[in-house]
Amino acid sequence: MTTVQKIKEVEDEMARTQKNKATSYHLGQLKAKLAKLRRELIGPSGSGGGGGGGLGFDVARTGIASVGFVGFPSVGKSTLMSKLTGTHSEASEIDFTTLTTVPGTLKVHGAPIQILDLPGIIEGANDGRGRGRQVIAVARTCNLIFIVLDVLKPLGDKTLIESELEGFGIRLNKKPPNVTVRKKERGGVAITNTVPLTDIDHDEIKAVLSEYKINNADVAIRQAGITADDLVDVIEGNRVYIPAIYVLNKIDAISIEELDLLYKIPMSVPVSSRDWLNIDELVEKMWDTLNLVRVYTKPRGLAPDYSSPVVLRRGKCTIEDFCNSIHKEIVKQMKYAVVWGASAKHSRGQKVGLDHVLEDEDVVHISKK
Ligand SMILES: Nc1nc2c(ncn2[C@@H]2O[C@H](COP(=O)(O)OP(=O)(O)OP(=O)(O)O)[C@@H](O)[C@H]2O)c(=O)[nH]1
Ligand SMILES: [Mg+2]
Repeated sequence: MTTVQKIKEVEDEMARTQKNKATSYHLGQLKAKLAKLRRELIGPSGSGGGGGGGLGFDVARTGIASVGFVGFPSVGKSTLMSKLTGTHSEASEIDFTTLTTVPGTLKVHGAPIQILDLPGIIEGANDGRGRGRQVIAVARTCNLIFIVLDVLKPLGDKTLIESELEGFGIRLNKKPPNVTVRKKERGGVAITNTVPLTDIDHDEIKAVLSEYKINNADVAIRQAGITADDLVDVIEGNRVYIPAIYVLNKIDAISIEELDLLYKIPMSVPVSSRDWLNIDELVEKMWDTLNLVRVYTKPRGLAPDYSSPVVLRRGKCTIEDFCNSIHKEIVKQMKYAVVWGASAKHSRGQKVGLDHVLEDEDVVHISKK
């Protein structure tokens, strides 16, 4: 039996098994089994020849963040990318027009954002069908994914794309589960939870652990609504958590009433790439979701330079990160920094050191020794 067949078999059994107290152990086992089979499929020894599928397919990363376009063929990815960036990427009514990654750059609020147009994927892409695996491998390394959908096609396509990405270890619009599993030498499995367990019970936790041959461990659950799938994600460990925006394209072809319904989909922006409708909202949503930090430099005695911000990623935006992104030597030469803006304690300008964390639109002066 191939891995794909084995996966199908486990999925069928899960579908047949009703969730209740008596079956929770069995279901936990099945979920862990499924995760291990999926790993086999995308791992280096997988039947499709390796999960490092981005090789020869990926492109050099430029700019402060990369946004990858994922969707079925002919939904309008290339049309959108070409117009956004001014880089030509062939578009046509024929499916699979785009055959490799096509990069372009879009400047948003002074920050260069890399846009990656990708080939269309098909259902079963993460099982190694078509070039889907390589496409998803590139998407895995992006800072934001645009899931592009054609509003003229059934919205079930949304679920299909999501499960393709999830099957490859990508978690969309989700934070890593606040769960730790600490293996130990002896003592069995000890479970502590700071919140009530609603979607998983002790039997299920033990079943998942035993499937991974973990017989001694401290499990700490600090978040409500944790499921067996979350626990599997924590144990597998190689999941990536990426924000996604659903781009609902081709709204030029539908009625206002139909458009109203689309607005109910979370994290979505209806647009028309062809007629350039609502693209401003899409770019703003992209900017907000990327959550970048712009910092303006202020030379001594001069006004801040608002024309070209230094753009940093949140979580990596200390004074030290700021200095390093200008020039490696600056940190050594700096005596102190002065900050104005949201991260400063007062409006006169606060004297700070290298570990000070900056906020969007702060102004910084570096004083040298
Ligand atoms: N009506 C309408 N048609 C569009 C829109 N955007 C793109 N199209 C058309 O849809 C077809 C497919 O567009 P592409 O941009 O090539 O689609 P793609 O997603 O890049 O397709 P692949 O590269 O094959 O995956 C073309 O005929 C476009 O002219 C839109 O907003 N409205
Ligand atoms: Mg294309």
